[in-house]
Amino acid sequence: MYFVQVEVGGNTSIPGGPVQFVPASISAPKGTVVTFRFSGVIAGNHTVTQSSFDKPCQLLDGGFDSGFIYVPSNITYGFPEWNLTITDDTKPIWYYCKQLVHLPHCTAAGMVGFSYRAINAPTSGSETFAAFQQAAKNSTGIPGQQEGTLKG
Ligand SMILES: [Cu+2]
Repeated sequence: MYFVQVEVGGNTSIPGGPVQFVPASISAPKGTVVTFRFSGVIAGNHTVTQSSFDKPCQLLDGGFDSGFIYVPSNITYGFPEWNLTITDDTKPIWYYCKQLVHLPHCTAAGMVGFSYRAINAPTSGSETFAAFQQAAKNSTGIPGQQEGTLKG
């Protein structure tokens, strides 16, 4: 069994800033447990929500959704975690954050990520992380959700 950790929410001192998944693309064959650790700028409130390549900022029908996971402003350890076990690795798994406070994380900041079964995620062709993130930023008219507050 493999384990992969993704930090949810970055910070202002790294490329991509405080509203992103780090790393944004992972290799996770079937059986992998992906631990999303909500360790970015606090207070934080993000989600890990499955979408599709074609609609990067919309919940995929029947897709997974962590729901909003709030990170209090006063903690320095014990950050909340949410685990996702990869049960089907035959296609890439695309996901995003549906938070709209204080900016739409998906459309404005491109807070998206994906999981690919191969050791190396594709860096060319049509379905790359870069193409997915650009499609997210190009999305308009997304209903989205808004919950809580977010620093940063
Ligand atoms: Cu977010």
